[in-house]
Amino acid sequence: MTKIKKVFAREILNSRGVPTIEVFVETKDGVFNSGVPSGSSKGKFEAIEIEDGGKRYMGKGKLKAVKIVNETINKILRGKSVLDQKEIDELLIQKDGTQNKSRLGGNVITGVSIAVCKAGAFYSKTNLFEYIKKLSGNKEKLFIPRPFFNVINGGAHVLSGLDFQEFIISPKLKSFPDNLAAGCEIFYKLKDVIKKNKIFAGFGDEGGFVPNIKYPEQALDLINKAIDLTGYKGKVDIVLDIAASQFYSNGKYKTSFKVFSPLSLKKYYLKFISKYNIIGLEDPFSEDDHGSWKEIVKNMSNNSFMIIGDDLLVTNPRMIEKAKKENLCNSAIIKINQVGSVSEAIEAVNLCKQNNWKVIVSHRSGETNDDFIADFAVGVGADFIKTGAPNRGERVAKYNRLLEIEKLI
Ligand code: 2PG
Ligand code: MG
Repeated sequence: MTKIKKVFAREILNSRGVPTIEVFVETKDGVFNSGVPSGSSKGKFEAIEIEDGGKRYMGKGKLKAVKIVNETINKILRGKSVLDQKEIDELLIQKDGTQNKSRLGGNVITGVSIAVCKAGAFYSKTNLFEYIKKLSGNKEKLFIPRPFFNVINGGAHVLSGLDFQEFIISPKLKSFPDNLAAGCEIFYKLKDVIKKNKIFAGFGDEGGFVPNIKYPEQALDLINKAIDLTGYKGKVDIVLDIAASQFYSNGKYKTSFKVFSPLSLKKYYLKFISKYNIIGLEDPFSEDDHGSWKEIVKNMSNNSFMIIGDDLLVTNPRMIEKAKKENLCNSAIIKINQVGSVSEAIEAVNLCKQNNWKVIVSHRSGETNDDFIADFAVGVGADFIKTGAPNRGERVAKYNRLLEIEKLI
């Protein structure tokens, strides 16, 4: 029987020690769960996370969200078939009735939608990634997306240091196991390089090193040194997530080393893109500074360079359509909890593909051990998956699931 008997939730901690929810969907044959992630450098138009407010956990408790699942969602979904993913997601969207999911909560909808999807895969007697492939209408042969390892952390994910948020390496060897090994070897070597330079400050939220440095070029030099020493020169690309909305105010980009006008920031990027082996910039400008996005896309008219929208698009199909029309970017980050449901995230991916954009399925900086995004990335046919450094259990869980999937496809 594929019918939902009960939906319930509990409060758990995410990788930052902040409460989130774990949602359970119960049928006659079992219980299917989902741990909900949470961002810290969020886009303005992301689905809202329902939080308790007040003193407990400094306002970040999730007991209200648990109550919404246990009472409202349980009532809405009891008796529905877990195989009706689209209908269930549409029902949740309709019952929420807001633009930003603020009534039922983006965190509630994400948890429920993913748990339903896992249950649907169980009853379809297929692997989760195959079930998602079917849901998304993906007709291509399955493959493991290339990993994005965020090996040096900055911005909102650290206490001090760099303004740019993520310094990412992406090996381009023949197979996923080879790429994983290369990413790990470079990561170990980076530790030696940082140690030798006596600049270690700690780890960031996504498991990358936080060296005590100020300039992005210093981070890129450290990474290139580690790549050289491990013998992977020419076999690894670099991508940066600038997360520029975080240091944008009054028309200026204020970093700890310089105040940039939009034009001077663009010039700065263009210089180091050619110096280092950079193949993409994520959120190079603020989500409000559309003019600068347009300009940089024009400059990088060689279409293989990725100008990646994250805060700019928030996985929202309407915003992806708008960005395409205005030519603001040519690649997209996909995070299910930015928009809410699995079905909306699938719609977003399919729109990106129609646009001929590159698709990068991504974790959040606050994660749980749930590895759903590994199956999601494979099933929808994403080009890349970004899920942190090969360090910290909640990041490694996704890479380990990809190793498992690699044996099954
Ligand atoms: C990002 C993400 C994930 P957060 O900006 O791409 O790396 O960070 O989850 O804090 O929004
Ligand atoms: Mg980002």
